[in-house]
Amino acid sequence: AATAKFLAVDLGASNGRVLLAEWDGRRFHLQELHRFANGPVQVRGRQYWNALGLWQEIQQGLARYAARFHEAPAGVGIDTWGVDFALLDAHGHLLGNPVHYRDARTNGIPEVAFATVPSDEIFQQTGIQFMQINTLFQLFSMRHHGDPLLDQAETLLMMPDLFHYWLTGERVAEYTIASTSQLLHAVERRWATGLAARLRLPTQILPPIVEPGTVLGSVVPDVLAETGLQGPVPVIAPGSHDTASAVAAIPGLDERSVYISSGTWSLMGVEIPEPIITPTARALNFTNEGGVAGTIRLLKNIAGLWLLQECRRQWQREGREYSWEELLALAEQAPPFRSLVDPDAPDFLNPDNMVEAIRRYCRRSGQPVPEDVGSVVRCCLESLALRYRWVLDALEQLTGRRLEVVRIVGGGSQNRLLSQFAADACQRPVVTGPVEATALGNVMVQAIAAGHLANVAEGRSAIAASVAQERFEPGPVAGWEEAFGRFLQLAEGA
Ligand code: LFR
Repeated sequence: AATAKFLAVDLGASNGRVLLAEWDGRRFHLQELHRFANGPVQVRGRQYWNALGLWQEIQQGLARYAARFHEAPAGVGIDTWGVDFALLDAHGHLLGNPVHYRDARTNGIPEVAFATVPSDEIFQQTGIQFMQINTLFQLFSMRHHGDPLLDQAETLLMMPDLFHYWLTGERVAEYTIASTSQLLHAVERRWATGLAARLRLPTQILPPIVEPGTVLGSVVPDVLAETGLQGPVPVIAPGSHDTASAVAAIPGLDERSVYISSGTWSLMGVEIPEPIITPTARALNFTNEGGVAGTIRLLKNIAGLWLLQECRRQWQREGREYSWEELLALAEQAPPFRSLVDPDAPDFLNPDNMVEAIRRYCRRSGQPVPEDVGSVVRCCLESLALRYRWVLDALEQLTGRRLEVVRIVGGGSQNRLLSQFAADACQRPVVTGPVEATALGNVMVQAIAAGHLANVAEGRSAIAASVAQERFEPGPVAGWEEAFGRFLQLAEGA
């Protein structure tokens, strides 16, 4: 069988990587070529992404490939987190710096937007859950605050589209990432221009939509020269929303499975053929994001390991460094089910001090206040597992399916304590892995486009053959049931 080398650029909210996947005709062999930190940069009260820094790191990763292999890769594809975007002028130059979705500019904005277009109508068209971070609300906040860039912009590019543009010179919107904007018509799969116009958002800035697996072009000469890559290098759009790539890569994902793509966020849901846009889906605030190969990702955003990442950062600031292993060991020693939080409460979207935000929440809801590190970590993990249980119940209600197994992928699937908690809280077996689901899904779609694999089903089997997975059986439910009762009351009272 033919062999091929694909490059995946995977940018997450807390780090980015350039990975090489070697396809040997049966399996993918993945190796990390370059890893770098990502995160917000705060300037005068606004939080941005360091777009140019990320671009440098992407080129650095490509240069590492070029230094080791003297042949052109069969494809390069980029995936990133959702909802964020860049605006370009008529010459294709960057207008301003992309703003981070956790920036406060969208505080209170959804309510203002709903006064113009009722939320039910927005959901009816887009099928997307309401989160203030969505592109729709970011753009509306620019309108609301009179940001001049909005009317100067010629083109809007979502983050992966921006980097694909810098690689190729082509300005398009890949379908899966476009769906995260809440400006895409879920059923017709085109921009919801009528909706945008009613919100006084420019519609001519929305570029043509392309499917995952589209060959966008090839790496431009400047970038070949800068990185030392031998051309021609095809740039192939993967499912360029990281979660779309992650879901594409889950072995054994069937009608009985629920997935959790676990990273900064936990994206928990099922794969379905058509969007579910019903009053119940609206009431439970579920989203219908675009997946690869015409699928829909019915899921919910859960504020996943973000809470712990931020606690860890807070302790670091206070001069206390903990590895993840240390944090989990401390949590294991802490007493169970003392204090619980709703991880999705607005308190935790972007507090200055996450540890204090958690304590404040516990105090306010009349629970013991977690003081030591282990108690705080245990509170986060148990609460997350209980939130998983809540979302599982809701998914069964929405789909009318019995969901028998929870499949956890992504960096967070290495958190064995959380995987066991998830099995216990959900009373379902949990299967973890691949850790690198996003990168594998990215290269798998490229490999399909390049003719090495027939379809996603074949790709998932190849991925199953390429990685190790682990299984966690549910333990005794007793303490979890009682805790779930308390969790439900909290989430309601929030
Ligand atoms: C995960 C993710 C989620 C999206 C969130 C914010 O990395 O892409 O799917 O809702 O980041 O963009």
